[in-house]
Amino acid sequence: MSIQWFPGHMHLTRKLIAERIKDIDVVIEVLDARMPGSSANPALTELTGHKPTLKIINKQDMADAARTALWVDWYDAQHETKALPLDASEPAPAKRLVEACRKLAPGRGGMAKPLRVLICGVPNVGKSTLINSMSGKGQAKAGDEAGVTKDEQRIVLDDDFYLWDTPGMLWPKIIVPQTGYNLAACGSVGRNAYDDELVALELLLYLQMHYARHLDERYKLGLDDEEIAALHDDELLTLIGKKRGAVMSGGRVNMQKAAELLITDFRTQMLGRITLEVPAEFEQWRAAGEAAEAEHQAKKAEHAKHRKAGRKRY
Ligand SMILES: Nc1nc2c(ncn2[C@@H]2O[C@H](COP(=O)(O)OP(=O)(O)OP(=O)(O)O)[C@@H](O)[C@H]2O)c(=O)[nH]1
Ligand SMILES: [Mg+2]
Repeated sequence: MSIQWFPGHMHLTRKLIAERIKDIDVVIEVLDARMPGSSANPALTELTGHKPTLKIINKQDMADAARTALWVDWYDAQHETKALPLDASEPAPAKRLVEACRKLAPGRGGMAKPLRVLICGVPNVGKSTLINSMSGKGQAKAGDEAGVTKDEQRIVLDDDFYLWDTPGMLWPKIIVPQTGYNLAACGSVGRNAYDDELVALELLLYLQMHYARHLDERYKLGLDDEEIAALHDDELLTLIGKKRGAVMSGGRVNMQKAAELLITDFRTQMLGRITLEVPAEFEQWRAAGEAAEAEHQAKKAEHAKHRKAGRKRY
């Protein structure tokens, strides 16, 4: 079972966006460059897909640059999608988005027909930060946890340019387990919806294979890539716990503490620039997730048929 987080306020956000979208000219979907596939919300695509959309691959400063380039190509190759990498905390590139939005809706502009732009995305990807950089004002509340924005907010950027900030939204059922883990590792899932140790071990498994040097540098493991890859993830987390002083009386490693340390190191870039997925593997994960979900639904339908037939007999 993958990590799930779709609390009541996300139901409300979904309704709110479904209503608002009727009066929107351009959509900006903000993605996280550390997980540009997993942070793309299929429920948002369903709601907003019929409007001109810019995908912003945000937090590029935290991600692996070569991998960001792969994702930009991947999105650009898709029908009518344009993806732009960004660091939303920098005002100049964010301000250039204003022009990009105007180009996407050439029929809008002027006081009578202001351009109306909706910013959406999963929690904690930088939507409010982007709005503040685009507007040059700190009107939208931003912060480093999932769920900072609680309600829709309209920001007037210019007499003829309105921006709507929306609360972060996930989708009702995450069928790709890796997506759940990556969303949790990057801080897009509420603290109580996942187990730190499980998320840390999944993160470690990926880092062992793709970023062994980063682990060695941060934790001074003194091991080569093959040695790091060969360690059991549990063993490696124990080793990290020891190196970082997450030790209880009696010398045993506090695995919960070690897990928290690893996740914090990842989120605060102490491990360097990392991207947790590339397009080809993300497509594989998605195909496997869809196949497992189809099988699950078929079994459920079969079950229901038998139950119904059973009820008829008695
Ligand atoms: N390094 C880096 N940090 C960023 C970037 N954009 C946003 N952040 C940080 O990410 C955190 C979340 O930013 P917010 O703007 O609150 O994110 P949000 O998408 O509005 O979040 P919710 O309202 O909770 O859904 C904050 O600590 C920001 O400072 C970026 O491009 N690079
Ligand atoms: Mg916000």
